[in-house]
Amino acid sequence: MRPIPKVLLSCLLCLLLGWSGAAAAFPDVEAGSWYRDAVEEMTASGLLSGYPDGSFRPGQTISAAEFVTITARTAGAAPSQGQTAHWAAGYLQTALEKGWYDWDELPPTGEKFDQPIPRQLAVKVLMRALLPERRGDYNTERAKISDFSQLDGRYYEAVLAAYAAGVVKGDSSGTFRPHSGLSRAEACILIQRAKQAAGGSTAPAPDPGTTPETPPSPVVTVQGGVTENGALQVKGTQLCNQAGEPVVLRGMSTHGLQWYGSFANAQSIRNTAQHGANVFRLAMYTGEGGYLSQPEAMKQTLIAAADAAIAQDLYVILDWHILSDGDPSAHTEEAVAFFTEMAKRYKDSPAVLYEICNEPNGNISWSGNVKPYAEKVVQAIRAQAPKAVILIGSPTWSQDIHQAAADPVAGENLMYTLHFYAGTHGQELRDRIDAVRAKGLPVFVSEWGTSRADGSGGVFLAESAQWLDFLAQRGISWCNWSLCDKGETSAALKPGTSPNGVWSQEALTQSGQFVFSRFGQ
Ligand code: DCB
Repeated sequence: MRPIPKVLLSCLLCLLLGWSGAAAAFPDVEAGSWYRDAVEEMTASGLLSGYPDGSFRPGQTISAAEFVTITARTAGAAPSQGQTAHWAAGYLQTALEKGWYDWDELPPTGEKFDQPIPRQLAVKVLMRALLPERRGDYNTERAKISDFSQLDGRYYEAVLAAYAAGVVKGDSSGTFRPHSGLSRAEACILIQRAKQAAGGSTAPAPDPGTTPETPPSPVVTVQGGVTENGALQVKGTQLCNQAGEPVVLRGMSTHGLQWYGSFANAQSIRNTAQHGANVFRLAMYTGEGGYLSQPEAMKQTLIAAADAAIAQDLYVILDWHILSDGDPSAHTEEAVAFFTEMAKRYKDSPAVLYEICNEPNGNISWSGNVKPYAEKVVQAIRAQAPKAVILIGSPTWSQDIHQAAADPVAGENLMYTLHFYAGTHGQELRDRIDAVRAKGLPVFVSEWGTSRADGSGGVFLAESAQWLDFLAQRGISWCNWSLCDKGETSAALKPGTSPNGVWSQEALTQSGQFVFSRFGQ
Protein backbone atom coordinates (compact mmCIF):
# COMPACT_ATOMS: atom_id res chain seq x y z
CA MET A 1 0.00 0.00 0.00
CA ARG A 2 1.12 3.52 -0.69
CA PRO A 3 1.84 5.90 2.15
CA ILE A 4 0.14 9.28 1.96
CA PRO A 5 2.80 11.94 1.48
CA LYS A 6 3.38 13.87 4.67
CA VAL A 7 3.22 17.22 2.95
CA LEU A 8 -0.13 16.52 1.36
CA LEU A 9 -1.49 15.30 4.66
CA SER A 10 -0.43 18.33 6.58
CA CYS A 11 -1.85 20.66 3.92
CA LEU A 12 -5.17 18.91 4.17
CA LEU A 13 -5.16 19.04 7.90
CA CYS A 14 -4.05 22.58 8.31
CA LEU A 15 -6.49 24.01 5.83
CA LEU A 16 -9.54 23.27 7.84
CA LEU A 17 -9.27 20.48 10.23
CA GLY A 18 -6.17 20.39 12.29
CA TRP A 19 -4.49 22.81 14.61
CA SER A 20 -7.82 23.90 15.93
CA GLY A 21 -6.84 25.75 19.00
CA ALA A 22 -9.51 27.66 20.91
CA ALA A 23 -10.49 30.87 19.15
CA ALA A 24 -9.02 32.76 22.04
CA ALA A 25 -5.69 31.53 20.76
CA PHE A 26 -6.06 33.31 17.39
CA PRO A 27 -4.16 36.56 17.74
CA ASP A 28 -6.20 38.05 14.88
CA VAL A 29 -9.59 37.26 16.44
CA GLU A 30 -10.04 40.10 18.85
CA ALA A 31 -12.01 39.86 22.05
CA GLY A 32 -15.27 41.71 21.62
CA SER A 33 -15.35 41.42 17.84
CA TRP A 34 -18.75 40.69 16.31
CA TYR A 35 -17.75 37.29 15.01
CA ARG A 36 -15.64 36.04 17.91
CA ASP A 37 -18.30 33.88 19.58
CA ALA A 38 -19.13 32.15 16.33
CA VAL A 39 -15.48 31.42 15.58
CA GLU A 40 -14.96 30.16 19.09
CA GLU A 41 -17.95 27.89 19.06
CA MET A 42 -17.30 26.43 15.63
CA THR A 43 -13.68 25.88 16.50
CA ALA A 44 -14.60 24.16 19.75
CA SER A 45 -16.92 21.79 17.93
CA GLY A 46 -14.16 20.89 15.51
CA LEU A 47 -15.87 22.26 12.39
CA LEU A 48 -13.43 25.02 11.74
CA SER A 49 -9.88 25.94 12.46
CA GLY A 50 -7.17 28.40 11.74
CA TYR A 51 -4.00 28.24 9.73
CA PRO A 52 -0.84 26.47 10.82
CA ASP A 53 0.75 29.80 11.77
CA GLY A 54 -1.95 30.18 14.42
CA SER A 55 -3.93 32.87 12.64
CA PHE A 56 -7.60 32.71 11.67
CA ARG A 57 -7.60 35.46 9.01
CA PRO A 58 -11.17 36.61 9.60
CA GLY A 59 -11.07 39.24 6.87
CA GLN A 60 -9.84 36.91 4.14
CA THR A 61 -12.38 36.06 1.45
CA ILE A 62 -13.53 32.47 1.77
CA SER A 63 -13.11 30.15 -1.21
CA ALA A 64 -15.82 27.91 -2.59
CA ALA A 65 -13.90 24.82 -1.46
CA GLU A 66 -13.57 26.10 2.10
CA PHE A 67 -17.19 27.21 2.36
CA VAL A 68 -18.69 24.03 0.95
CA THR A 69 -16.41 21.83 3.05
CA ILE A 70 -17.27 23.54 6.33
CA THR A 71 -20.97 23.47 5.43
CA ALA A 72 -20.82 19.77 4.57
CA ARG A 73 -19.03 18.98 7.79
CA THR A 74 -21.59 21.00 9.73
CA ALA A 75 -24.36 19.02 8.02
CA GLY A 76 -22.61 15.78 8.95
CA ALA A 77 -22.16 14.76 5.32
CA ALA A 78 -19.40 12.40 4.31
CA PRO A 79 -17.07 13.06 1.39
CA SER A 80 -17.55 10.97 -1.77
CA GLN A 81 -15.04 9.96 -4.37
CA GLY A 82 -13.81 13.28 -5.75
CA GLN A 83 -13.19 13.77 -9.45
CA THR A 84 -9.88 15.58 -9.04
CA ALA A 85 -6.96 15.55 -6.63
CA HIS A 86 -8.07 18.85 -5.07
CA TRP A 87 -8.08 18.56 -1.27
CA ALA A 88 -11.82 19.35 -1.09
CA ALA A 89 -12.93 17.30 -4.12
CA GLY A 90 -14.62 14.64 -1.97
CA TYR A 91 -16.86 17.04 -0.07
CA LEU A 92 -17.64 19.06 -3.19
CA GLN A 93 -18.66 15.89 -4.97
CA THR A 94 -21.03 15.07 -2.12
CA ALA A 95 -22.50 18.57 -2.25
CA LEU A 96 -22.99 18.27 -6.00
CA GLU A 97 -24.62 14.87 -5.69
CA LYS A 98 -26.94 16.14 -2.99
CA GLY A 99 -28.00 19.00 -5.25
CA TRP A 100 -26.72 21.80 -3.00
CA TYR A 101 -25.44 23.44 -6.17
CA ASP A 102 -25.44 22.70 -9.87
CA TRP A 103 -22.65 21.52 -12.11
CA ASP A 104 -22.18 24.89 -13.83
CA GLU A 105 -21.93 26.81 -10.57
CA LEU A 106 -18.88 24.88 -9.37
CA PRO A 107 -17.73 22.47 -12.09
CA PRO A 108 -16.34 19.23 -10.61
CA THR A 109 -13.25 19.73 -12.74
CA GLY A 110 -12.29 22.17 -10.02
CA GLU A 111 -11.43 25.44 -11.78
CA LYS A 112 -13.65 27.47 -9.46
CA PHE A 113 -12.91 25.61 -6.21
CA ASP A 114 -10.29 28.08 -5.01
CA GLN A 115 -12.11 31.19 -6.14
CA PRO A 116 -14.27 33.29 -3.82
CA ILE A 117 -17.76 31.87 -3.53
CA PRO A 118 -20.41 34.47 -4.49
CA ARG A 119 -22.72 35.30 -1.60
CA GLN A 120 -25.84 34.16 -3.43
CA LEU A 121 -24.29 30.77 -4.13
CA ALA A 122 -23.00 30.43 -0.56
CA VAL A 123 -26.49 31.05 0.79
CA LYS A 124 -27.99 28.51 -1.59
CA VAL A 125 -25.50 25.83 -0.56
CA LEU A 126 -26.03 26.58 3.10
CA MET A 127 -29.83 26.57 2.97
CA ARG A 128 -30.01 23.38 0.92
CA ALA A 129 -27.55 21.63 3.22
CA LEU A 130 -28.94 22.68 6.58
CA LEU A 131 -32.44 24.09 6.14
CA PRO A 132 -33.83 22.48 2.98
CA GLU A 133 -37.47 22.84 4.05
CA ARG A 134 -37.36 26.55 4.82
CA ARG A 135 -39.20 29.02 2.57
CA GLY A 136 -39.55 32.78 2.75
CA ASP A 137 -42.54 34.84 1.74
CA TYR A 138 -41.61 36.71 -1.43
CA ASN A 139 -43.19 40.05 -0.55
CA THR A 140 -42.12 40.14 3.09
CA GLU A 141 -38.49 39.15 2.57
CA ARG A 142 -37.92 40.93 -0.69
CA ALA A 143 -38.71 44.22 0.99
CA LYS A 144 -35.66 43.72 3.23
CA ILE A 145 -33.22 43.52 0.31
CA SER A 146 -32.58 46.83 -1.43
CA ASP A 147 -30.49 45.31 -4.20
CA PHE A 148 -32.83 42.40 -4.85
CA SER A 149 -32.77 43.13 -8.56
CA GLN A 150 -29.08 42.15 -8.66
CA LEU A 151 -29.89 38.57 -7.66
CA ASP A 152 -29.96 35.87 -10.29
CA GLY A 153 -33.36 34.23 -10.40
CA ARG A 154 -32.08 30.77 -9.51
CA TYR A 155 -31.13 32.10 -6.05
CA TYR A 156 -34.42 33.83 -5.15
CA GLU A 157 -35.80 30.94 -3.21
CA ALA A 158 -32.69 30.26 -1.09
CA VAL A 159 -32.02 33.92 -0.32
CA LEU A 160 -35.63 34.63 0.67
CA ALA A 161 -35.62 31.57 2.90
CA ALA A 162 -32.32 32.63 4.47
CA TYR A 163 -33.73 36.06 5.37
CA ALA A 164 -36.91 34.47 6.71
CA ALA A 165 -34.90 32.06 8.87
CA GLY A 166 -32.70 34.87 10.18
CA VAL A 167 -29.59 33.28 8.66
CA VAL A 168 -28.93 36.45 6.66
CA LYS A 169 -29.77 39.78 8.24
CA GLY A 170 -29.81 42.92 6.15
CA ASP A 171 -27.27 45.59 6.97
CA SER A 172 -28.32 49.19 7.55
CA SER A 173 -28.40 49.92 3.83
CA GLY A 174 -30.30 46.71 3.19
CA THR A 175 -27.91 45.44 0.55
CA PHE A 176 -27.10 41.79 0.04
CA ARG A 177 -24.43 42.15 -2.66
CA PRO A 178 -25.19 38.77 -4.27
CA HIS A 179 -22.13 38.69 -6.54
CA SER A 180 -19.54 39.70 -3.95
CA GLY A 181 -17.55 37.28 -1.88
CA LEU A 182 -17.77 36.93 1.86
CA SER A 183 -15.11 36.95 4.52
CA ARG A 184 -14.21 33.93 6.65
CA ALA A 185 -15.73 35.71 9.65
CA GLU A 186 -19.01 36.37 7.83
CA ALA A 187 -19.13 32.79 6.55
CA CYS A 188 -18.63 31.55 10.05
CA ILE A 189 -21.54 33.62 11.33
CA LEU A 190 -23.87 32.47 8.54
CA ILE A 191 -23.04 28.81 9.01
CA GLN A 192 -23.45 29.07 12.76
CA ARG A 193 -26.85 30.77 12.42
CA ALA A 194 -28.04 28.11 9.98
CA LYS A 195 -26.81 25.38 12.27
CA GLN A 196 -28.69 26.92 15.18
CA ALA A 197 -31.83 27.40 13.12
CA ALA A 198 -31.60 23.74 12.13
CA GLY A 199 -31.56 22.87 15.83
CA GLY A 200 -28.11 21.31 15.56
CA SER A 201 -26.68 20.66 18.94
CA THR A 202 -23.65 22.79 19.50
CA ALA A 203 -20.90 21.14 21.39
CA PRO A 204 -20.11 22.92 24.63
CA ALA A 205 -16.76 24.62 24.81
CA PRO A 206 -14.26 22.59 26.80
CA ASP A 207 -14.43 23.25 30.50
CA PRO A 208 -11.28 25.22 31.31
CA GLY A 209 -11.20 23.49 34.70
CA THR A 210 -10.57 20.05 33.20
CA THR A 211 -8.46 20.94 30.18
CA PRO A 212 -4.77 20.35 30.76
CA GLU A 213 -2.76 23.50 31.06
CA THR A 214 -0.50 22.97 28.09
CA PRO A 215 -2.42 21.70 25.10
CA PRO A 216 -0.51 18.93 23.35
CA SER A 217 1.16 19.91 20.12
CA PRO A 218 0.47 17.96 16.94
CA VAL A 219 2.95 15.21 16.29
CA VAL A 220 4.41 14.48 12.92
CA THR A 221 3.29 11.06 11.86
CA VAL A 222 4.42 8.79 9.15
CA GLN A 223 2.07 6.31 7.63
CA GLY A 224 2.42 3.21 5.65
CA GLY A 225 2.48 -0.48 5.99
CA VAL A 226 4.56 -2.98 7.80
CA THR A 227 7.31 -3.14 5.17
CA GLU A 228 7.85 0.58 5.50
CA ASN A 229 7.63 0.88 9.28
CA GLY A 230 8.80 -2.46 10.61
CA ALA A 231 8.42 -3.50 14.22
CA LEU A 232 6.55 -0.99 16.34
CA GLN A 233 7.63 0.43 19.66
CA VAL A 234 6.21 2.85 22.22
CA LYS A 235 8.22 5.95 23.11
CA GLY A 236 6.70 8.03 25.86
CA THR A 237 3.00 8.10 24.96
CA GLN A 238 3.58 7.75 21.22
CA LEU A 239 3.45 4.70 19.00
CA CYS A 240 6.55 4.72 16.81
CA ASN A 241 8.00 2.69 13.98
CA GLN A 242 11.18 0.69 14.03
CA ALA A 243 13.23 3.81 13.31
CA GLY A 244 11.66 5.60 16.26
CA GLU A 245 9.49 7.95 14.17
CA PRO A 246 5.90 8.60 15.33
CA VAL A 247 3.43 6.47 13.44
CA VAL A 248 -0.37 6.39 13.40
CA LEU A 249 -2.38 3.27 12.60
CA ARG A 250 -5.90 3.70 11.26
CA GLY A 251 -8.17 0.97 10.05
CA MET A 252 -11.16 -1.26 10.68
CA SER A 253 -12.16 -3.76 13.29
CA THR A 254 -14.13 -6.78 12.25
CA HIS A 255 -17.45 -7.51 13.93
CA GLY A 256 -17.51 -10.80 15.90
CA LEU A 257 -15.53 -13.36 13.92
CA GLN A 258 -18.04 -16.08 14.92
CA TRP A 259 -20.75 -14.21 13.02
CA TYR A 260 -19.02 -12.05 10.40
CA GLY A 261 -15.78 -13.93 9.83
CA SER A 262 -16.42 -13.78 6.08
CA PHE A 263 -15.50 -10.07 6.15
CA ALA A 264 -12.05 -10.99 7.43
CA ASN A 265 -11.18 -12.73 4.14
CA ALA A 266 -8.41 -11.66 1.79
CA GLN A 267 -10.67 -9.64 -0.53
CA SER A 268 -12.33 -7.66 2.27
CA ILE A 269 -8.97 -6.90 3.84
CA ARG A 270 -7.57 -5.88 0.45
CA ASN A 271 -10.55 -3.55 -0.10
CA THR A 272 -9.91 -1.92 3.26
CA ALA A 273 -6.19 -1.54 2.62
CA GLN A 274 -6.85 0.01 -0.78
CA HIS A 275 -8.85 2.75 0.90
CA GLY A 276 -5.75 3.61 2.92
CA ALA A 277 -6.03 1.60 6.13
CA ASN A 278 -2.82 0.30 7.64
CA VAL A 279 -4.24 -1.79 10.47
CA PHE A 280 -6.91 -4.48 10.77
CA ARG A 281 -8.38 -5.66 14.07
CA LEU A 282 -9.71 -9.18 14.50
CA ALA A 283 -12.46 -9.23 17.12
CA MET A 284 -12.49 -12.76 18.45
CA TYR A 285 -15.36 -12.83 20.95
CA THR A 286 -14.72 -15.03 23.95
CA GLY A 287 -18.42 -15.27 24.95
CA GLU A 288 -21.54 -15.24 22.78
CA GLY A 289 -20.62 -18.41 20.92
CA GLY A 290 -17.01 -17.34 20.38
CA TYR A 291 -13.67 -18.80 21.47
CA LEU A 292 -14.70 -20.23 24.81
CA SER A 293 -17.34 -22.42 23.18
CA GLN A 294 -15.48 -23.34 19.96
CA PRO A 295 -11.77 -22.67 20.46
CA GLU A 296 -10.36 -24.61 17.51
CA ALA A 297 -12.74 -23.21 14.91
CA MET A 298 -12.28 -19.64 16.13
CA LYS A 299 -8.52 -19.97 16.20
CA GLN A 300 -8.47 -21.18 12.61
CA THR A 301 -10.64 -18.26 11.49
CA LEU A 302 -8.39 -15.83 13.35
CA ILE A 303 -5.14 -17.24 11.99
CA ALA A 304 -6.40 -17.24 8.40
CA ALA A 305 -7.49 -13.62 8.79
CA ALA A 306 -4.24 -12.55 10.45
CA ASP A 307 -2.23 -14.14 7.65
CA ALA A 308 -4.40 -12.42 5.04
CA ALA A 309 -3.85 -9.04 6.72
CA ILE A 310 -0.10 -9.61 6.89
CA ALA A 311 -0.13 -10.51 3.20
CA GLN A 312 -1.66 -7.06 2.55
CA ASP A 313 1.17 -5.41 4.52
CA LEU A 314 -1.22 -4.34 7.29
CA TYR A 315 -0.61 -4.33 10.99
CA VAL A 316 -3.03 -6.71 12.65
CA ILE A 317 -4.53 -6.73 16.15
CA LEU A 318 -5.50 -10.04 17.74
CA ASP A 319 -8.38 -9.02 20.01
CA TRP A 320 -9.52 -11.25 22.90
CA HIS A 321 -13.01 -9.79 22.76
CA ILE A 322 -14.29 -9.83 26.34
CA LEU A 323 -17.85 -8.42 26.37
CA SER A 324 -20.79 -10.34 27.89
CA ASP A 325 -18.21 -12.20 30.00
CA GLY A 326 -17.19 -8.93 31.68
CA ASP A 327 -14.37 -10.15 33.94
CA PRO A 328 -11.24 -11.13 32.00
CA SER A 329 -9.73 -12.74 35.09
CA ALA A 330 -12.47 -15.40 34.98
CA HIS A 331 -10.60 -16.98 32.04
CA THR A 332 -6.97 -16.11 32.65
CA GLU A 333 -5.83 -19.65 31.99
CA GLU A 334 -7.47 -19.86 28.57
CA ALA A 335 -6.11 -16.44 27.67
CA VAL A 336 -2.57 -17.35 28.71
CA ALA A 337 -2.70 -20.53 26.62
CA PHE A 338 -4.15 -18.74 23.62
CA PHE A 339 -1.72 -15.81 23.64
CA THR A 340 1.26 -18.11 24.26
CA GLU A 341 0.36 -20.03 21.14
CA MET A 342 -0.24 -16.89 19.05
CA ALA A 343 2.94 -15.15 20.22
CA LYS A 344 4.93 -18.27 19.40
CA ARG A 345 3.42 -18.36 15.97
CA TYR A 346 3.90 -14.66 15.19
CA LYS A 347 7.01 -13.83 17.20
CA ASP A 348 9.01 -13.06 14.08
CA SER A 349 6.33 -10.95 12.43
CA PRO A 350 6.56 -7.20 13.02
CA ALA A 351 2.88 -6.92 12.03
CA VAL A 352 1.12 -8.39 15.05
CA LEU A 353 -0.23 -6.49 18.08
CA TYR A 354 -1.95 -8.27 20.96
CA GLU A 355 -5.11 -6.84 22.55
CA ILE A 356 -5.63 -8.89 25.67
CA CYS A 357 -9.08 -7.81 26.91
CA ASN A 358 -11.47 -5.86 24.73
CA GLU A 359 -13.91 -4.36 27.22
CA PRO A 360 -13.92 -5.45 30.84
CA ASN A 361 -17.24 -4.46 32.39
CA GLY A 362 -19.59 -5.24 35.24
CA ASN A 363 -18.76 -5.55 38.89
CA ILE A 364 -14.98 -5.61 38.59
CA SER A 365 -12.07 -3.29 39.32
CA TRP A 366 -8.78 -2.36 37.70
CA SER A 367 -6.60 -3.39 40.62
CA GLY A 368 -8.61 -6.46 41.63
CA ASN A 369 -9.38 -8.02 38.23
CA VAL A 370 -7.96 -6.39 35.14
CA LYS A 371 -4.44 -5.54 36.26
CA PRO A 372 -3.65 -8.97 37.77
CA TYR A 373 -5.01 -10.60 34.61
CA ALA A 374 -2.97 -8.26 32.39
CA GLU A 375 0.22 -8.98 34.30
CA LYS A 376 -0.12 -12.73 33.69
CA VAL A 377 -1.00 -12.42 30.02
CA VAL A 378 1.70 -9.83 29.32
CA GLN A 379 4.23 -12.14 30.93
CA ALA A 380 3.06 -15.05 28.76
CA ILE A 381 3.37 -12.99 25.56
CA ARG A 382 6.73 -11.56 26.61
CA ALA A 383 8.10 -15.07 27.03
CA GLN A 384 7.66 -15.53 23.26
CA ALA A 385 7.67 -12.03 21.80
CA PRO A 386 9.70 -9.80 24.11
CA LYS A 387 9.04 -6.55 22.24
CA ALA A 388 5.58 -6.85 20.66
CA VAL A 389 3.09 -4.06 21.33
CA ILE A 390 0.39 -5.17 23.78
CA LEU A 391 -2.92 -3.31 24.21
CA ILE A 392 -4.62 -3.42 27.61
CA GLY A 393 -8.27 -2.63 28.37
CA SER A 394 -9.84 -1.23 31.52
CA PRO A 395 -13.17 -1.38 33.40
CA THR A 396 -16.37 0.26 32.09
CA TRP A 397 -15.88 -1.05 28.53
CA SER A 398 -12.32 0.30 28.35
CA GLN A 399 -13.13 3.81 29.44
CA ASP A 400 -11.42 3.78 32.85
CA ILE A 401 -7.94 4.55 31.62
CA HIS A 402 -7.50 6.93 34.56
CA GLN A 403 -7.49 3.89 36.86
CA ALA A 404 -4.78 2.29 34.73
CA ALA A 405 -2.81 5.56 34.74
CA ALA A 406 -2.82 5.60 38.53
CA ASP A 407 -1.50 2.03 38.68
CA PRO A 408 -0.04 0.93 35.33
CA VAL A 409 1.29 -2.51 34.41
CA ALA A 410 5.08 -2.64 34.48
CA GLY A 411 6.92 -3.15 31.22
CA GLU A 412 7.67 -1.68 27.81
CA ASN A 413 5.64 -1.37 24.63
CA LEU A 414 2.37 -1.46 26.53
CA MET A 415 -0.54 0.75 25.48
CA TYR A 416 -3.97 1.22 27.00
CA THR A 417 -7.14 1.10 24.97
CA LEU A 418 -9.83 3.76 25.11
CA HIS A 419 -13.09 2.90 23.37
CA PHE A 420 -15.73 5.44 22.45
CA TYR A 421 -18.99 5.69 20.52
CA ALA A 422 -19.53 9.15 19.08
CA GLY A 423 -23.28 9.21 19.82
CA THR A 424 -22.68 8.46 23.50
CA HIS A 425 -19.23 9.66 24.53
CA GLY A 426 -17.75 13.12 24.10
CA GLN A 427 -15.69 15.79 25.77
CA GLU A 428 -15.44 14.04 29.11
CA LEU A 429 -13.62 11.07 27.61
CA ARG A 430 -11.46 13.31 25.45
CA ASP A 431 -10.41 15.19 28.56
CA ARG A 432 -9.63 11.88 30.20
CA ILE A 433 -7.31 10.97 27.33
CA ASP A 434 -5.43 14.25 27.75
CA ALA A 435 -5.21 13.75 31.49
CA VAL A 436 -3.74 10.23 31.30
CA ARG A 437 -1.32 11.18 28.54
CA ALA A 438 -0.11 14.04 30.70
CA LYS A 439 0.74 11.34 33.25
CA GLY A 440 2.61 9.36 30.59
CA LEU A 441 0.04 6.68 29.71
CA PRO A 442 0.12 5.66 26.00
CA VAL A 443 -3.40 5.43 24.52
CA PHE A 444 -4.64 3.43 21.54
CA VAL A 445 -8.29 3.70 20.40
CA SER A 446 -8.64 0.09 19.28
CA GLU A 447 -12.41 0.40 18.88
CA TRP A 448 -14.75 3.30 18.23
CA GLY A 449 -18.01 3.75 16.39
CA THR A 450 -19.98 6.49 14.66
CA SER A 451 -23.11 5.20 16.46
CA ARG A 452 -24.32 5.12 20.03
CA ALA A 453 -22.61 2.70 22.44
CA ASP A 454 -25.08 -0.05 21.53
CA GLY A 455 -23.77 -0.11 17.96
CA SER A 456 -26.74 1.67 16.40
CA GLY A 457 -28.54 5.03 16.34
CA GLY A 458 -27.37 8.12 14.52
CA VAL A 459 -25.07 8.14 12.68
CA PHE A 460 -23.18 10.85 14.49
CA LEU A 461 -20.76 12.06 11.85
CA ALA A 462 -20.14 15.59 13.15
CA GLU A 463 -19.32 14.17 16.57
CA SER A 464 -17.17 11.51 14.95
CA ALA A 465 -15.26 14.14 12.97
CA GLN A 466 -14.62 16.05 16.17
CA TRP A 467 -13.26 12.89 17.77
CA LEU A 468 -11.04 12.01 14.81
CA ASP A 469 -9.62 15.53 14.61
CA PHE A 470 -8.80 15.28 18.30
CA LEU A 471 -7.04 11.94 17.79
CA ALA A 472 -5.20 13.17 14.70
CA GLN A 473 -3.82 16.17 16.57
CA ARG A 474 -2.40 13.82 19.16
CA GLY A 475 -1.13 11.12 16.82
CA ILE A 476 -3.43 8.52 18.38
CA SER A 477 -4.17 5.36 16.40
CA TRP A 478 -7.64 3.91 15.88
CA CYS A 479 -9.78 1.08 14.54
CA ASN A 480 -13.44 1.57 13.66
CA TRP A 481 -16.27 -0.80 14.66
CA SER A 482 -17.09 -2.53 12.37
CA LEU A 483 -16.41 -4.06 8.99
CA CYS A 484 -19.61 -6.00 8.38
CA ASP A 485 -22.97 -5.68 6.65
CA LYS A 486 -25.20 -6.02 9.72
CA GLY A 487 -28.26 -3.75 9.73
CA GLU A 488 -26.91 -1.36 12.36
CA THR A 489 -25.55 2.15 11.83
CA SER A 490 -22.03 1.35 13.01
CA ALA A 491 -21.62 -1.20 10.20
CA ALA A 492 -19.44 0.04 7.33
CA LEU A 493 -21.16 -2.01 4.64
CA LYS A 494 -24.73 -2.05 3.44
CA PRO A 495 -26.70 -5.25 4.11
CA GLY A 496 -26.05 -7.82 1.41
CA THR A 497 -22.60 -6.54 0.43
CA SER A 498 -20.39 -9.37 -0.73
CA PRO A 499 -17.09 -9.93 1.08
CA ASN A 500 -15.74 -11.28 -2.21
CA GLY A 501 -16.10 -8.25 -4.48
CA VAL A 502 -14.49 -4.84 -4.83
CA TRP A 503 -16.65 -2.31 -2.96
CA SER A 504 -17.91 0.83 -4.68
CA GLN A 505 -18.88 3.91 -2.63
CA GLU A 506 -22.42 2.61 -3.08
CA ALA A 507 -21.63 -0.49 -1.02
CA LEU A 508 -20.50 1.61 1.92
CA THR A 509 -22.97 2.90 4.50
CA GLN A 510 -22.90 6.52 5.68
CA SER A 511 -20.59 5.38 8.42
CA GLY A 512 -18.40 3.40 6.05
CA GLN A 513 -18.01 6.29 3.62
CA PHE A 514 -17.05 8.64 6.40
CA VAL A 515 -14.62 6.27 8.10
CA PHE A 516 -12.96 5.10 4.89
CA SER A 517 -12.40 8.75 3.94
CA ARG A 518 -10.54 9.32 7.18
CA PHE A 519 -7.90 6.59 7.07
CA GLY A 520 -5.43 9.19 5.84
CA GLN A 521 -6.37 11.87 8.37
C1 DCB B 1 -18.70 -2.55 22.46
C2 DCB B 1 -18.24 -3.95 22.12
C3 DCB B 1 -18.74 -4.41 20.77
C4 DCB B 1 -20.12 -3.89 20.55
C5 DCB B 1 -19.95 -2.39 20.39
C6 DCB B 1 -21.26 -1.65 20.18
O1 DCB B 1 -19.68 -2.66 23.49
F1 DCB B 1 -16.90 -4.07 22.18
O2 DCB B 1 -18.69 -5.82 20.74
O3 DCB B 1 -20.67 -4.43 19.37
O4 DCB B 1 -19.27 -1.80 21.47
O5 DCB B 1 -22.11 -1.85 21.24
C7 DCB B 1 -22.01 -4.85 19.42
C8 DCB B 1 -22.44 -5.09 18.00
C9 DCB B 1 -23.83 -5.70 17.96
C10 DCB B 1 -23.84 -6.94 18.84
C11 DCB B 1 -23.37 -6.61 20.24
C12 DCB B 1 -23.28 -7.82 21.15
O6 DCB B 1 -22.39 -3.88 17.28
O7 DCB B 1 -24.16 -6.04 16.64
O8 DCB B 1 -25.16 -7.45 18.90
O9 DCB B 1 -22.07 -6.04 20.17
O10 DCB B 1 -22.37 -8.75 20.66
C13 DCB B 1 -20.00 -1.57 24.30
C14 DCB B 1 -19.26 -0.42 24.35
C15 DCB B 1 -19.59 0.61 25.21
C16 DCB B 1 -20.68 0.49 26.03
C17 DCB B 1 -21.47 -0.66 25.99
C18 DCB B 1 -21.13 -1.70 25.11
N1 DCB B 1 -21.06 1.53 26.90
N2 DCB B 1 -21.95 -2.86 25.07
O11 DCB B 1 -20.35 2.51 27.02
O12 DCB B 1 -22.12 1.43 27.57
O13 DCB B 1 -22.84 -2.97 25.93
O14 DCB B 1 -21.80 -3.75 24.24
